[in-house]
Amino acid sequence: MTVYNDILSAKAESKKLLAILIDPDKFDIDLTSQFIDNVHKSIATHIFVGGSEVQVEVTQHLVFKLKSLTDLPIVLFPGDVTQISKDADAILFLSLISGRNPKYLIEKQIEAVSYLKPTNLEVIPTGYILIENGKETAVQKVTKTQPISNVLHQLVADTAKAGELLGKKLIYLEAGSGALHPVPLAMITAVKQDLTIPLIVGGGIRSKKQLVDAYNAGADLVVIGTAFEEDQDFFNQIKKTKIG
Ligand code: 1GP
Repeated sequence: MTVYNDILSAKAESKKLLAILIDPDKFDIDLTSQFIDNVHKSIATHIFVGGSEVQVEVTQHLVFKLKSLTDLPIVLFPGDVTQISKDADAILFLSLISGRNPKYLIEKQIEAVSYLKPTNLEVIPTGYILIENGKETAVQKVTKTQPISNVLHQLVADTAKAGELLGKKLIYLEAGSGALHPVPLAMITAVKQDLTIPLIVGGGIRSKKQLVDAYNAGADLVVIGTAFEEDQDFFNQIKKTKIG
């Protein structure tokens, strides 16, 4: 349980974590080495790999390449069972607890078991909560579930707590990739108040200020994907010397 224990230790020491999300479908694998050089110069602590509509075997190929280039933990954030790669370090074993679609609450997880058996992946049970962000996102389309309104802070806090009580080890508040509005800061704080497990926040975070605000509101780990896909210069904003 190395990846999870490291997240717990960071939380205990109030050390904030940053995951860079690579969506294999939108990523040019030929630029991996250059991308990883930038990652190493930044404050990123984790690499997440996953997407909503990734083709079979694309993830395997990418994870294998990443593994050869970095010692940062590579964590699968899968949109589907076909994105399970044995070469990663861990997998967020997601259950979409904001939705009411049995397929993403339990059926996909059952299907995943036979894919996980032959691997040594560290499996991290994660309660995944989709929050309304101003536009429809890929997760919403693929899972055919409604996000929770971004004004219903208590409902989201109770949903997160229910996840913890069910045994989830992480809660992930997701505004969705490319979200117009990130998860509201007051909502992050409301969720954090009752939660004892680490809190991940992602979706629509595109500036250093938004990153720092999410940390100050209570996020233990922030996930950023689109900002790097659209502008490699974003790495300059989060260079090691610039924060923390
Ligand atoms: C999406 O939370 C992640 O699942 C990251 O979102 O691509 O908007 O940074 P962005």
